[in-house]
Amino acid sequence: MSGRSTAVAHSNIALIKYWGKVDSRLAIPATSSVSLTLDAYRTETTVEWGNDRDSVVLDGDPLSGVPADRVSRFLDLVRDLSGRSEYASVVSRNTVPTAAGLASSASGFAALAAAATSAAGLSLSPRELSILARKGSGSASRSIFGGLAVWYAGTDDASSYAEPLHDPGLDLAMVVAVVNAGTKEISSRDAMRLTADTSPYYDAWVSSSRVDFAGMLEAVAAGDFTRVGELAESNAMRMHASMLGSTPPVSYWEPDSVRCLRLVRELRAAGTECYATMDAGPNVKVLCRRPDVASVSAAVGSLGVAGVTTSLPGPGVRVTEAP
Ligand code: 2P0
Repeated sequence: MSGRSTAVAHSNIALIKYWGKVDSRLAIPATSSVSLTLDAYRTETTVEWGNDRDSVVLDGDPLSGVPADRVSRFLDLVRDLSGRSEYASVVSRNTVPTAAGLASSASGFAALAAAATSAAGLSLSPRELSILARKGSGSASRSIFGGLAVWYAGTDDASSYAEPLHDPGLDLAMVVAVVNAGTKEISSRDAMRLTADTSPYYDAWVSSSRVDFAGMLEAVAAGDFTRVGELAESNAMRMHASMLGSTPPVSYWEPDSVRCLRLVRELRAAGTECYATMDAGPNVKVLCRRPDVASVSAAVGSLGVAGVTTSLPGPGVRVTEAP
């Protein structure tokens, strides 16, 4: 029985990071996280069941090896849920530079979860979809939802899911300094495992991030942009500090990353409130208020980095073509 669906999902950038799992198989994270889904970066994925094998084409190129296996293992979950046994063809297009710390796996597995289940005739609730997407890539659990999202770490499969976080009018925007859109040297999955296994700062990261998470929920509820920004920046720096303590050390930073971080401090000192965050890559994302996007973007552009993208909050996942 064939079935074909297309879904679109947007990437998200964590304001309180996810870095480390307590259960790798189920992707149960050590800590809860908070993110902002962006309109600028999206993945569109079409899944069609009834193939003679699982096949994956990303941006026109057939995938093989580990990335293709990862998609196949994810499709196994959908086969289990739907009772189907046939294989699927997956065709995906990214406007996210893949694997450059711009959260392509988040939008990718969120779109795949929605398209594959829809094409299989399943009708999952947003929470069920978040739980499924999580098992493809942790951060994908948050890309099911638009705007601000919170991913509760939970303790088992059913309790580890994301949901929307009410935005009381923070008027958020993000300027992304693309320092290097190339593929990273170590995947976030491997890097977070290395950090958890070898960094003496990992336990401190987990305990401090839990405090940051609680503070972020309060700051968002209070509509306190300053507190949201301060917490986001310090949480990101602490995550990177925990990576630096790994053996061997993990650092995604490049010289232009440091120049961007310095610029953000200078902009703040000059009266433009903005805050920096960084993920598993050298790119710097600058959180600001919507009216400041143009001036922050111009300032970042003046550094001569590889690219500058501005983004407003984006929507949650949606199915655009169903059987
Ligand atoms: C985050 N990152 O919260 C953190 C901050 C990167 C740095 O989630 O192993 O690709 O597939 O669950 O989701 C990237 O990790 O890792 C990530 P897996 P994922 O956005």
